[in-house]
Amino acid sequence: MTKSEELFREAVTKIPGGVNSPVRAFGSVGMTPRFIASAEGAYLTDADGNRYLDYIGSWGPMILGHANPMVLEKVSEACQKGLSFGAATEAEVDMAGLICSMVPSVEMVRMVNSGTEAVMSAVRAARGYTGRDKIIKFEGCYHGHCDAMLVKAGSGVMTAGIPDSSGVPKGCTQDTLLAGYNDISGVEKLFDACGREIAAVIIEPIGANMGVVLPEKGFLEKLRALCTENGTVLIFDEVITGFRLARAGAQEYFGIRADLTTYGKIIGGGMPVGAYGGKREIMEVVAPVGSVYQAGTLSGNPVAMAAGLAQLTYLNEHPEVYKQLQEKGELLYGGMKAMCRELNLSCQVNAAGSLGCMFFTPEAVTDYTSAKKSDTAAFCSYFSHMLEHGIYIAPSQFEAMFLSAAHTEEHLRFTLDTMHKYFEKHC
Ligand code: HOZ
Repeated sequence: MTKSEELFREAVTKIPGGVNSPVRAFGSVGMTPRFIASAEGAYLTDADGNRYLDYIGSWGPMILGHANPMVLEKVSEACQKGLSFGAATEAEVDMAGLICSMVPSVEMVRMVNSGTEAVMSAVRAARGYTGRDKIIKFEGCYHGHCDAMLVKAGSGVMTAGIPDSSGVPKGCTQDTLLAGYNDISGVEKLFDACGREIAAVIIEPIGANMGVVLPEKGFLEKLRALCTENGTVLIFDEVITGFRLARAGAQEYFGIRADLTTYGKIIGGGMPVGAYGGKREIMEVVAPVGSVYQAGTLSGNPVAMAAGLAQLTYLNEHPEVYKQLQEKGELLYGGMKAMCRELNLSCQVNAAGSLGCMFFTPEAVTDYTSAKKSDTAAFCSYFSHMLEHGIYIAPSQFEAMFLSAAHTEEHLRFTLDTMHKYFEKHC
């Protein structure tokens, strides 16, 4: 028995499903999860000493690669000064200033501890600001595990086939209106029916929790226009795209400004951090300035701020990283697309910048319904081949691949070769 198997056997007796977040249980691929002992650069090492080329990057934040020495140094300096104060610090002011300077739509920002918390708080701020209750969310978008968002959600709930989680009282989701991703006429209908009651539209500007699904040309622009016409707050959930797709995230990539933006792990450089920010007049509804309450002892934690500031400062000062990530994405995902054509695979590759994924379906994947048509048994077989050959991709069809500055051309070519060998046998 491997050490990972031993640990998993023990874990399931003490932790639900043996894990602290469902997707990592490897349930949908029918394998034992690898217990990770350490990580460096583009590699993970498991408890048995196996090394994997990692395409998860802690689900996004490791833009500079794992255990980046510059980030580690800032973290250990901060640790020496104390782990948590529950009081204001200079690092929080620096972090707020940096985020506001990098993202033009963010005039004020509040730090929290996770993407879930950021979304929950941004929605509350939007409701407080507009005095309205309803929100629109899109099928297959995942905005964390807060009650109001667990309606046809992506990520783990899509993987587990429980898109509408139990334990959520009906009252918590009665004001959550659903629209199809890329279905602007569906959104128009909702606005026609109750536009003046809609506090916010929340969207992942690139769907990255139902696999990767791109917004069709004009879709985000039309959403922006509908929100402006109706006095509705447009919230971009940039937990995955923020500071990754471009310096100012998807907003820069697509040239659209959100009213509020939510961030997660990326701004903590891997530490548990989230934030929400946007227009000053909206953010000033938040206590202690306004009457929308939101708080947290660990919010703006000094060690987390040190890690986040180190990575974001580097990205801010080295815009070439974004160009390199784009080029690496073109090499890897472009290579995957070429392989699909060459081998005539019934597969789709969706990608933007450093994010991408492969779906096992002959039809274009543009929304939740088409993403669900992917043959998940075929995904499982592909996943296990990749893992056996030392390549660690997300253990679910409905997640993204993440590239980092630590991935080299050699890594990407090895990955393409490994995929090619698999598909030559299986197509
Ligand atoms: N829901 C996360 C991916 N979108 C997975 C979180 C985790 O297992 O760490």
